[in-house]
Amino acid sequence: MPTKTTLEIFIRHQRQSRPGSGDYLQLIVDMAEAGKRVAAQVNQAALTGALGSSGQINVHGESVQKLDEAANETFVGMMERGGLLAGMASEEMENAYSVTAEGSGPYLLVFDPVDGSSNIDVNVSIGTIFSIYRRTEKGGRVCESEFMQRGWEQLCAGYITYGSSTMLVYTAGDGVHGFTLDTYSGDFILTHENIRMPAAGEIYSANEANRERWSAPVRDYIDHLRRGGAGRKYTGRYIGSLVADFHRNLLKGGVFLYPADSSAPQGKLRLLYEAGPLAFIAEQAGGKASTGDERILDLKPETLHQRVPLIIGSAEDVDLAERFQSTGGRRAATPEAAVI
Ligand code: FBP
Repeated sequence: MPTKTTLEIFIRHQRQSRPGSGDYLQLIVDMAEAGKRVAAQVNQAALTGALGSSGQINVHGESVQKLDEAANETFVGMMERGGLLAGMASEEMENAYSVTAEGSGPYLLVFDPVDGSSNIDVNVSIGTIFSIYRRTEKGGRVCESEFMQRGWEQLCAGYITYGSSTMLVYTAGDGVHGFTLDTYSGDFILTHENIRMPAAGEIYSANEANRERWSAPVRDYIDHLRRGGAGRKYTGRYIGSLVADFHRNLLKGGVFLYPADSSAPQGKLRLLYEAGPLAFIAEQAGGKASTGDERILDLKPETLHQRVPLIIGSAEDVDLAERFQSTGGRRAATPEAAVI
């Protein structure tokens, strides 16, 4: 491989090493191109008047930020050109979007155009999360049921972070690789090949303002980590952008939780285009992703915008969280409880 490996070269090698792996890998390159455009929209937002609310309310009852809308339009506009997609589903679109009447390509894209919307106006890292599935129908307009596929049926998944640098991280089922946007050449350059998530971390990420509404097992788990009960002293880090909190824990180890609580019994985050793609990446990097009871990748969505409790990160940290959940709290901390 040349010293500076661009995403295009890396993908070409990946396709050559996996004959017949299908052309869906080209969709990673297409997402990167659209991501470069969105990175510029993010960088320029304060200058172009693209900060703040658009005045619209989305299907989740949330105020749509101007950048949510602009990024959604950019991805839809650029991704439908490649001829590989039959349809798309996005956090910012109530229904599934059919690329053309006859349904051109064999693949489906699901994405969250701007994750971490509450951080857009305050110059804190935000991102885009996406994943690719194969169509389940032979042709014609896509229907919502084609998107109701389990996470382990994803062909590839990735995210783009718009932070101190712009990075693209993806998996196509053989490892997790990270690329940094070289703002001089305009290329995504391989900077993090075969990322492995540390088996256990020293960081937990959760919005502790929700603590009173959490279940006892979740509260006990966080207290256990804080008390050093897991044999390591944990510290809290919470950016409020899932993609940025996940990226830090992917590189440094740790666990992110957005559990169910008394006001959000299904949690806050969306299964199809937030939890699912990151769960595929986490597992490919040696980590885990759970609802607390179930493996995220085994869940079959029932609706496009279904929410799910999420515990994701280093394998040992997620295992421990599941033990607290399955034993109803405190008892999980004791070794004998561990064997349950
Ligand atoms: P969107 O910004 O895409 O709506 O995503 C949800 C999100 O912002 C996550 O990125 C983040 O982890 C979480 O919600 C923050 O929620 P809260 O403000 O309740 O802690």
